[in-house]
Parts: sequence; C-alpha cells; structure tokens
Amino acid sequence: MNKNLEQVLTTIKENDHFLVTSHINPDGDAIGAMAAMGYILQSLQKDFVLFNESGLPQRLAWLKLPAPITQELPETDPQWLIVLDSGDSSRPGEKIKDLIGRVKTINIDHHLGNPGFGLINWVEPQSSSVGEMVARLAQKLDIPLQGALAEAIFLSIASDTGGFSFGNTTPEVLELTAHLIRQGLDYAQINAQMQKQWSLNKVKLHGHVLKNAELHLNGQIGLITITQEILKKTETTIEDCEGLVNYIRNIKSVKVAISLREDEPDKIKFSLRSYGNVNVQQMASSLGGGGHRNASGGTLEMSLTQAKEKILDIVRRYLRGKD
Ligand SMILES: [Mn+2]
Repeated sequence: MNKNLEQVLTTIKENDHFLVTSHINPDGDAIGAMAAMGYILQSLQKDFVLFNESGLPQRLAWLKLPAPITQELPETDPQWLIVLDSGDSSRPGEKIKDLIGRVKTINIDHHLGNPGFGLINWVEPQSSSVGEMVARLAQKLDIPLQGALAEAIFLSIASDTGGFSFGNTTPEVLELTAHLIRQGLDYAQINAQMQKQWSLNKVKLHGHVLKNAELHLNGQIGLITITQEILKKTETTIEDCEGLVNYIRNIKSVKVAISLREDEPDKIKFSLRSYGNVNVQQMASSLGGGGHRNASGGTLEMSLTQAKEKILDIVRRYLRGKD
C-alpha cells in the first residue's frame, strides 16, 4: 500500500479529535471530500468538526452532511487537522494557515506542485478528485460506499471531472463510480441537484459578462472580466460566476480561456482553462497560483487593467513559444 495513505490510515485510527477543512470558496470536490471524510470519522466514532472559512455554498445546500460546516474555529485545538483539496497552506484561508503552524496536519490533495505542507502528506496529482482519494481511504477501512457517503464522493468526482468529460476521467474513477452505482447511488438525482441551482440573476450576470468577452492573439486567447460593478448591478455574488470561463473555452479557436474576477479593487482572482496539452498550471504558477494542467488559477494584488495586461503577456508568450 502507498506509504502516505498508510500513515493517514494509522493516524485516523489512533487519534480521536479532528478538524476537517478545505479551500476557501469551496467547489464540489472540496465540500464532497469534507463530507465524505466526516462520514468516515463518524463511522469510526471519532470526534470531528467540519470547518470552511467561506462556509457551505448555497448551491450545495442540498448535500447531506455528517455535521454542519462551521465558519468558526472551535475554542480548543484538535489533535489533528485534516486539510483537503488545497494546493498550498494558504488555500484554506487565514484562520487555518495559523492552525497549520501549531497543529499536526494531514494534507490530502491532488494538485500538481503541492509543496507538502503537512506532517503527513498524501498527494496524488493523478487522482481525479480528493473525493476519489477519500473513497479509497473508506475502502481500506472496510466502510461501505453507500448512502450519503457515496453521494458526497459522487459530488466530488462529478465536479472535478466536469461530469466525466475531462482528461482526469480515468478507468479507475469510472470503475469507482460504477461501484457506487451498483451500491445503489441515484446519480441522476444527484446530477439534477448539482445542475438545477441557477437563479435568473445568475443568468443575467452571465449574459452581461459574455456580451463583453474578448479574443486575443488571433482568437487563441479568450477573455472575460467580472467587475464588482456588474455583480452589484445583477445582485449576484462570486458564487454565481462558477462555470463562466467554460463558455469561452469552447470557442473553436481558443486555446486558453482567461477569467478575471474583481474581488476587491486591487485583488483579482484569475482562472485559466485549456484543453489537451496546453498546460495552464505552468502559467498560473508563474503568477503565484496553481492547479491542474487544464484548470488553474490564483490571485493577483493589482488593478483589473494591470492584471489583464500581465496575464495576457504570459499566455501570449507561452502560446507563441508553442508555435
Ligand atoms: Mn479538487
């Protein structure tokens, strides 16, 4: 068995108090993996708290949870901190960053370039999702992948594989999903719950943003910007921006899709998307971010105009070098 997975297993079995967390502005994998880890700890009769600095996104409010997801750290430190789906120690937010310094940490992740910030680091970039990794953990513990645990794992997998369409849709993850279905998972119902979460305001936000989409470098770069002004105008939040970047990735000529989101006047969240061999992780890491080969991102502390110039410059140089 993988040595790091073995360390995770032993540590979970031999200790009692855990705090489980994941990255801020959590996606389906972050929340699914937290829920799944919670169900594992619950079946081992361990004491645990689920924490996420941004809380549970409204669009995932339907998910069954083994405990509420709190935004407040408990007063007493846990024996062990379990950090999920976080490419580095700053991803879970400021409160957890402090905690990583003083509490023994298990880092379970699948991001390329994870520096191994935990005392125990189980990092598998070849895994589709952290939910898939947590499912492997449950299997080693002979915990059946059924009911709410299976639903949480499916949420993770379906989110991070883009509904089984990205390159990380491995035979292993399809076999695992087949196992979940054989065990009784109602995947059509979970899929419907994942999809049917839009508001009219969100549709209007997407309309405004896409109307102003741009192409650069002979159509090889697609770019959208989401300003504070448009979020206010459409009465939406950053949660409503999810998936926007995928529209421009699907433009025929586009090799790299860029989304720039103005979270604060000088704080720009960027997302980069690509298909195939175009490695956006490299581009994101040169800007202090990270992620996966076809989906990466990060934050730039500068104005929207400056961030746009900087990113376009890096992407242009990468694509020109490829020609
Ligand atoms: Mn993930």
